[in-house]
Amino acid sequence: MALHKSMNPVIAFPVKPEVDHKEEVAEWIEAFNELVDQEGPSRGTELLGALVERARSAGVDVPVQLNTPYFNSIPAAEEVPYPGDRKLERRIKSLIRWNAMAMVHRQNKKDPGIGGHISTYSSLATLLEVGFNHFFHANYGDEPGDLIYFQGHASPGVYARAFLEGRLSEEQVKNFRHELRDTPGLSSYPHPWLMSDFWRFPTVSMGIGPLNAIYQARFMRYLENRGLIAATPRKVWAFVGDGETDEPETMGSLTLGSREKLDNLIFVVNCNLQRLDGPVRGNGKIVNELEAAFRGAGWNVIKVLWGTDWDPIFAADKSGLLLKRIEECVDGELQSFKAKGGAYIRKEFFGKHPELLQLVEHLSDDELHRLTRGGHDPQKVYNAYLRAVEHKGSPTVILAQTVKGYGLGSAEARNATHSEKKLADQALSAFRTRFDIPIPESAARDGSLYRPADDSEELKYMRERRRQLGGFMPTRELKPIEFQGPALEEFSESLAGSKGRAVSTTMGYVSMLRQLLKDPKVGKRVVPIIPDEGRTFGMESIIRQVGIYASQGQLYKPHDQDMLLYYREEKDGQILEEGITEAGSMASFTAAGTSYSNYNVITIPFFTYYSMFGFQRIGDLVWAFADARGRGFLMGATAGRTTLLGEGLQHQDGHSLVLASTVPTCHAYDPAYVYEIAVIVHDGIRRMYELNEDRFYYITVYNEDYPMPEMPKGVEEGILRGIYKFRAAAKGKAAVQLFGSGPILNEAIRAQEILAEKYGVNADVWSVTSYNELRRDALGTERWNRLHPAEAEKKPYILTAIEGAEGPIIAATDYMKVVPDQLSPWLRERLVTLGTDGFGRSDNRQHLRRHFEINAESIVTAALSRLARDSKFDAKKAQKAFEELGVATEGKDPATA
Ligand SMILES: Cc1ncc(C[n+]2csc(CCOP(=O)(O)OP(=O)(O)O)c2C)c(N)n1
Ligand SMILES: [Mg+2]
Repeated sequence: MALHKSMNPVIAFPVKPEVDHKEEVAEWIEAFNELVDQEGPSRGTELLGALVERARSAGVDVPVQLNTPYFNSIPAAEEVPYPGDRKLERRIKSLIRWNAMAMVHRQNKKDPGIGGHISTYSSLATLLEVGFNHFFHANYGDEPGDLIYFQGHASPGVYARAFLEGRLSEEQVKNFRHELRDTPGLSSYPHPWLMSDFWRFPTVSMGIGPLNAIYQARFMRYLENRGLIAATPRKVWAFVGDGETDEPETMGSLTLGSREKLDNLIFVVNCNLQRLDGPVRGNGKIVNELEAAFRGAGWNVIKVLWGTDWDPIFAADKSGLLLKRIEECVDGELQSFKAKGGAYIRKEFFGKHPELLQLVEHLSDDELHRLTRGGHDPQKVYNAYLRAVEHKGSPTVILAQTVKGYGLGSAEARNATHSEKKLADQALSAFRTRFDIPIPESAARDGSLYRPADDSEELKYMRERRRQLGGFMPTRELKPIEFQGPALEEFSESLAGSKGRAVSTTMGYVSMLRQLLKDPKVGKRVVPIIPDEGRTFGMESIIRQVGIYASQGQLYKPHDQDMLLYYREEKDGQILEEGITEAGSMASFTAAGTSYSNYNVITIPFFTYYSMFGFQRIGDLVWAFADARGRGFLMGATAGRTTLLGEGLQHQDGHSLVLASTVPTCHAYDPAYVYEIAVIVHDGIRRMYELNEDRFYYITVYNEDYPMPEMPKGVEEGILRGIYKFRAAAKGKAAVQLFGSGPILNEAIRAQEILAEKYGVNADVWSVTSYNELRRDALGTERWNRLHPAEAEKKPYILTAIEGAEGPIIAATDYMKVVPDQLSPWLRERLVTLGTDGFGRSDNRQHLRRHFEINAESIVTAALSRLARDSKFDAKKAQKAFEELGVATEGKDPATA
């Protein structure tokens, strides 16, 4: 049938036929069948492609079809045979299942409420075991191997395998979730901070694993393209829960994977159709939803839905009725079938049509119930993995249908199964029988662990498989890396000041970064990361200098190519310009900040972003970065609630330093001058990469221009520890101490002048680079004092630093008052804090600082007010000063305005 010219160009599809076209359609299908039978499926694809193209050009609306039938993507006839010893692998898997379950069970019996999960691993076991036995490479020659993100709460299964392998002792396993006992225990979830030679990736906060995995795969390519590591067939595997795909982090960056052609990336979504409370999509089908989303995002999708025992049943169904019946079932029903058993399945599923009942009449109820879902069949899983690792040109997702609580008897596929921690005696016995665990009934009821003899067939097989694949996994081993950072002198330009020129700390930082990128030793290891704010921060020159990483190079001639600072993209470009995604940028920062452990290569990431869109937006990713022992520099630009002018409530950051203080390995600084940044960055590189300290930095940089002084002598220690005297009172001993940070230090200096000139009060000015560091030091010192009452008391650095300085301390900051207030326990009533509590406003700096009461005038009046209360200044004069300096006394508190 030729397409008719007169056909309406936008007819909807499918067209409701006015006349019966059945015969015509049958002819078409017959012709098509003939072609495929004689010339193979690829000819079929070709013909359909040509037809679709022709139809589109004729204006026929061809529906975009993102879903395929609810079958396995790999037809049974195309499968390759399983290469392993199925029987032995099943034995091993059963032992792992047992120990994983027993570990959680016995711990909860002993210590009620200690928690743990048994149903997730039970659904995941085959998916992991096929990987461990046949796919997960620990090394490729000298290069580290595959990187695996495990579903966090499936950790008991991973521990149970390591226990059988002999890597974890029985003592350790018995101390699952007992980390603070005499014998070492196992952490609840994957935490490199807690088990640094075992886990690599913190994944248990849902969504973080998949997001980080995507950027990890991209970073691997970045390192290869930049010649920092050799290219290998290494893969990034991410095991993801189907419920976890509700997290925007899981699905939000899928197109990066296809855009960058990341065929080194494999997602395995464990589609057990359940999350914590109940079904993931009770009224729909999560597999279809994910298939469409991943395919739409350009991924290679492989569905592993049905086990081998379904193959003959599907083959016997000539009418397509079985598929139709499956497709009309929503996930809530699929779950019920597993929960309610064989008789129910026969009646409610197959019983809908007599033809379907016939298909399974040879099976008992029990056999019906046991019909396997794809994710529990090693043959199907193996074939899917094989296709995934061989696939080229895009990432692969495997959608594996499984049963939550598989093998747990009455807990199987129940809504409450996620929270199951213990099994009843009878369920334990049933588990033991089903998986054939050779321990006495009584031991089973206690949930005893079981490990066969070292020379048993099972353990020998396991070890041999891992030996073939390069070693045990997961393992996080650190090889010593030779590294020499730059000397402080190499930062001389930044230390020298701006010679009177008004510049911002952001500009100063950017030129420092430019210098660092030129450094012969560390230059190529620096990884600048920006989420579409390069121009905001004046980083165009860096784009020109080292280029933006673009895996395909620059396929177009940029319109600004004739300009000095054109938009330069290169295959080996150095900058990761992530677009508008702080979460994605943080994931890149994480990949770069842990490259020393994942690739044996040091890279030094500088992630520069709008400080407001950092910790509060992606705080959980920062927490995971710290857990992963990440190292690098977070640069919070356009910092400060009053220094970022005009932008108002949503942009003006007055609290990132508070949030930074919550992360134990984060060292946060609020520098006023460029030389301070240079000292901090220099020392940071030394500590993180030469001394291998697991720490990272958060440094605020601002966009206010003012002259940068040259570094005074002997201030380095003070800068790093958090405080130094910047400018002493011009004449005589100071009666007041003024603390300032960031650009507000300039307000403190102006206040010093007003106090002296107008009110005859002498004040010292201090630059406080880090209240957070001062507090940590003081807390540490105080703890030591508390624990050693018989020894001489030690002094916190803050008290040593200001020794001899008298009078009240007025601390002014562009951040919340709670930042300086961190020192209240040591400065006590001397401390008066001025900060920016409350929502920001759009206005200029002068008005913003007046509104938040942190301008020089507010500092002066705060000092006088306090001196008056201490009877060191006339109270009436102090009151008058407010009026003289234009500081409102009756306005609304900005904290609540
Ligand atoms: C960000 C976050 N929110 C909530 C949780 C608590 N939580 C742990 S497991 C779980 C359900 C997971 O369901 P799914 O992803 O389907 O995994 P399954 O156990 O079914 O394999 C939830 C909500 C979490 N770990 N992280
Ligand atoms: Mg689930």
